[in-house]
Amino acid sequence: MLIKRYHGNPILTKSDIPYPVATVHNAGMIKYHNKYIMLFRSHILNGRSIIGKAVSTDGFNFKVDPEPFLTSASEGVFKKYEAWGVEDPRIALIDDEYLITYSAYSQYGVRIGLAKTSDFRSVERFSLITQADYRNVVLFPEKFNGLYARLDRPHSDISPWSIWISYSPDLRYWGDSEMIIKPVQYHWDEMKIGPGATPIKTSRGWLNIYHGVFQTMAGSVYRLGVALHDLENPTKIIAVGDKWILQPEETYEITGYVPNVVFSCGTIPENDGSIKIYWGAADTVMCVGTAIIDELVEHCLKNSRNAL
Ligand code: BMA
Repeated sequence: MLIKRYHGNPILTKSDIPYPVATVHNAGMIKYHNKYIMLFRSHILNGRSIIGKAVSTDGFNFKVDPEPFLTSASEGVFKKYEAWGVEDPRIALIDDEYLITYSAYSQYGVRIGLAKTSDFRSVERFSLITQADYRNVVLFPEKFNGLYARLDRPHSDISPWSIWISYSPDLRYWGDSEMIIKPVQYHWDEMKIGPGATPIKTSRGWLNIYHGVFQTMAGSVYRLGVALHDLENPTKIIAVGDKWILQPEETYEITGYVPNVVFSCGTIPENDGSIKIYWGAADTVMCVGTAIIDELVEHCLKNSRNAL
């Protein structure tokens, strides 16, 4: 088994949250001053989402801040486009800045907001970096030829929803977009795919942990897969693992607010070559598992399917 589930899963549930919420899921992760920072999504009791923060010294036991970290903006252009909530944060550290991308929901559709923090206490919104309808924006933690790079997933009526890449000189204006990984018909990711966790640098390429969805008679099943991008040119895909690396199996993954979902927005690579992978289970609770980075890379390379 590639991912070993932590015996204490789920690691965070609504009863750990000091304010009223219905769910705890889809958390972005980063290490900050040797602590594990988790920015997690919660549905509040009107059905819309906010983002909370939890901190841990070991990556398994988290303590939640008394107040939410990011809620819908109360002014400016963000107020208009976040009125229905903020969801699914991802965190990247680039040039000493912690950058948070999140889904901003409103009557105008779903866009991606970019916010910055230097201390995980205060947070400043920077820009809405997509039009409607985009979700799942992850930033590469390094620049390429002076440009920021991101993976994202636009919605389309023509093509199955796929993973795209774009570049920017300043995080505000994005271009050079290309579709780079597409779902495969009658395959576990047939319905749609989307970037998941912030890409992880390995000696053989950038490891991209993404989600893939298959539609069944009983609803959609969300699983996780892996792809490998070229180190210098992440538009170039080296391999896409044909098989998933994680699927809903435990009770907390197959039952809940949305059954049969494992959905990752963040990982923590460790110095010993292992990685902690975090996922929201059934859109209800947060879980963690451990894997060996080299084994995930091998999984991509040994049995790769076409990217497009
Ligand atoms: C996706 C997003 C995720 C969610 C998943 C399963 O479309 O809304 O936030 O985890 O569906 O419900």
